[in-house]
Amino acid sequence: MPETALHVASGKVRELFALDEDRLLLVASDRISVFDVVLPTEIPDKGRVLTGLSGFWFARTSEIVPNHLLALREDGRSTECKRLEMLPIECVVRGYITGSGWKDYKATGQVCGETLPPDLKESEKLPEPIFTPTTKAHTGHDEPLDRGGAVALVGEERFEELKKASIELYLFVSDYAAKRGIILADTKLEFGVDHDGQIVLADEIFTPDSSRFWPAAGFTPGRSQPSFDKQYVRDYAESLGWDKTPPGPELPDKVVTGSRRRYLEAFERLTGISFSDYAADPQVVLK
Ligand code: Q0N
Repeated sequence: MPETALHVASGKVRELFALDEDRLLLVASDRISVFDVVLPTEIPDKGRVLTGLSGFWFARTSEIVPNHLLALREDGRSTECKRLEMLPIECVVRGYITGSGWKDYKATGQVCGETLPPDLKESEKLPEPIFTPTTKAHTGHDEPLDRGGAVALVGEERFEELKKASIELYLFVSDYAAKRGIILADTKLEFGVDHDGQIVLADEIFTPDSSRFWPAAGFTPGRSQPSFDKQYVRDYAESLGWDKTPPGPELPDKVVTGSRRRYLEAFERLTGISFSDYAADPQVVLK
């Protein structure tokens, strides 16, 4: 895709190219993965929505922790970033008890070794956000780490630094989102280390692919909550009786349009910027 860049890595829906010794290009595609399977049908503009949202948050959180953003390219889906030495844990913060955290809590009363109050309901708000890091699986699923497991991977000092930064970032973005009628249930962050040994926030941040956003209207603890944007696609895939193994189903136009509309709505509600303004000039999210 970029003119003169070496491909360095591929994720399910994003790719990474080397620009030079110190810089990478992170390119977000319009592919969508559901239940960990990439579908054959794309969601137009999804890559631009996720890139724009990440850029928006990087610009607004750089005083909490430095980040890898150098520039957004004109195409709106490509981020030039600092090349880092990535740390080997995923930094998950949960403000609500849902997903795999809910499963583990129901089974053990704990999540990643953190003991939680008894009798929480599914999707309930936690008394305070918790840091629940996981491994970075190369194949298969990320596994929860307790404090000792995470410390073994990054060291004690680094662990405390990552935990503090992750929770501060979660609190900042969840307050911001709450003012716009959106609950940030949980999020996954990735950090690297720069030449000077400082932690730097990387990857994409606070997007629908890395976070659970719920509309605050209609929030009801005691059941799972509809996610902001992938829900049409998940519901459709399940309604087919698909067994969640590859290949995933093709999506009808109605489902593509519905999903796209929700991605754009998430972008516009969170940023207060119209998506067409972003498409015309991606720099608008950095102001
Ligand atoms: C890096 N990943 C994980 C894209 C996403 N700034 C950086 N410096 C060095 N390495 C990385 C970054 C970033 N961001 C992040 N892998 C390498 C996810 N990738 C997988 C491939 O597609």
